[in-house]
Amino acid sequence: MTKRILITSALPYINGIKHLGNLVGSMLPADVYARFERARGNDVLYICATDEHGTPAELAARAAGQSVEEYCAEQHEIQKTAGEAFGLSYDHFGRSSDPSNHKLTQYFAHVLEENGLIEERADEQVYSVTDERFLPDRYVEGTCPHCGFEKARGDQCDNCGNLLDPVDLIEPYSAISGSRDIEVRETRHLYLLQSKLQEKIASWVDGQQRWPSLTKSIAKKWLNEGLRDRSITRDLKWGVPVAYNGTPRPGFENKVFYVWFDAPIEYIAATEEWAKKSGEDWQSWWRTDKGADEVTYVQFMGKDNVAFHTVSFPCTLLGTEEPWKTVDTLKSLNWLTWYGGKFSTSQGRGIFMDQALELLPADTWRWYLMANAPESDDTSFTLESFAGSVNKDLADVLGNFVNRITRFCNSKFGLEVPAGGTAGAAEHALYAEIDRRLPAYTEYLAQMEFRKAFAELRAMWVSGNEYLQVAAPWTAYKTDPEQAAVGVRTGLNLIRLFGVLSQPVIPFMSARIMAIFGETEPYPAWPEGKAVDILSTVKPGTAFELPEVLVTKVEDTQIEEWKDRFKAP
Ligand code: B3M
Ligand code: ZN
Repeated sequence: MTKRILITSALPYINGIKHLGNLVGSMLPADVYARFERARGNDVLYICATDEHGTPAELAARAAGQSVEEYCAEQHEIQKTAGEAFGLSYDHFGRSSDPSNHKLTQYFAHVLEENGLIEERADEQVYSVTDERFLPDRYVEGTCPHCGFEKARGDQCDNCGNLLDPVDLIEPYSAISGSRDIEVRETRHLYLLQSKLQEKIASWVDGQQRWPSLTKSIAKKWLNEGLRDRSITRDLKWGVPVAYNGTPRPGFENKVFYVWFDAPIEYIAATEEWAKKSGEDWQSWWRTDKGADEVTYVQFMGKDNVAFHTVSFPCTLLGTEEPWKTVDTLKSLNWLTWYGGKFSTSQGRGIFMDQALELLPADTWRWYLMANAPESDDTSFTLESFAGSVNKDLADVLGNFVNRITRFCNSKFGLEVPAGGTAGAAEHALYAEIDRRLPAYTEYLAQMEFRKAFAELRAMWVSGNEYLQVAAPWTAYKTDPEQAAVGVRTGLNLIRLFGVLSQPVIPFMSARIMAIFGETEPYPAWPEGKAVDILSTVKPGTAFELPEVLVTKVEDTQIEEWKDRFKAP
């Protein structure tokens, strides 16, 4: 039966193009999973967007010398283009600054308030006399009270990772003017009374059957500490105005909702945008009274975002008492490190999506990142291991296999799948191997265990090469051309099978493999059944084309150049 699967990946901040760590932390695994479920014939909706509000957007725009509107519009296009170049198959890539998100965010706040879950409170905030404004979150910097780092930001210390409140900073100064003429002043904010939702969220978390243990333990940790009321507004201009039905809330004319309040709501608002564009019904994905009870909702994100998705956003949804769809499975990833250190957007450390594609095609990165996904632990990215994986897995194992068999066939039998002969011991050993590995591969993908999945895929590529060693059609051809024909035919069938199976992770190469047999999207269904049948799909007499070389090997000199360019340690 066709399943309906809603997929979202954490929304990338607008403040600059994302690095490979961001990519593998949410968008890429979500894309691989979306492609896999589509290939299995399921009805998939994959939604993402740029996260455009908050201090990071304002500060980045200021640094770029642009208005924040201009900056966000430009950066959105840049991220969209980079995503497409990487093959990210979003059904919609929205913007959290879109009118639909403004409207929906205001709606949620309104309903939560009607339910007695929002309260206006007086708050102490850092105020810059020189800049004549409050300095929320990253607008203030100073010395970290935990580790003494002198450039800690108001919301977090980049050195020790502790979350901070701007008023905690020692010797604070304005990130705008550098002024130390700073005082603590009173301002009013809206608080979401999460403490009142403790029981509700706790029992909802307990009821989750499909969450991985990492996810559940993060949620439990927050619940055990007791949910704290959370301020959901900020003294900023850029963001969703604190208003309802066009009427600003008195006293809140110069305030907006906090970026972490509106950002997850954009998952829903972006679905609305998608529905407008495609003439579909967004409610059937998000309202359980409108069909979303049949939807499986899967979220992808880095581990630092888990609490927001297992506690904060559910508070927003469940607090309404309305039938909103909540997450069923949440895949969280650890960090990809840059040679053991941090990738950093603010310091430009590491490789960014646009730069990566200047070096090698998207699939090489996709393969390396997913085959080494930071799942159970952080994973260190190095250019040496990246090059090694491209050369070994993609060039020597997969590329070479495709090349060898198509070229040999052409030289002896022409550009047509040869007839004759019957399967013998070598083929039956291969069938047994595929019958073992293919279901394992499928199951690991379904479970989103990507490293294990791609170890299986690679093992199937290897078994193709091993089969060729044993079947050795080039030797057989001299004495028994029919026997050689079996080897070549099986080899060509393996190529096509690899094309279908590799599509979720290396879609561009997969398309080139399928083109050998003149097949274009939509590709044949995900293979099920026995290898003996799967590997007889391409019939004798089928014409095929000689492919170009699939992957070029990385030279040592290139690795050295790249290490220089990206200041690899
Ligand atoms: N933009 C944080 C991040 O990229 C944030 C995610 C929002 S998901 C609703 O890590
Ligand atoms: Zn610190």
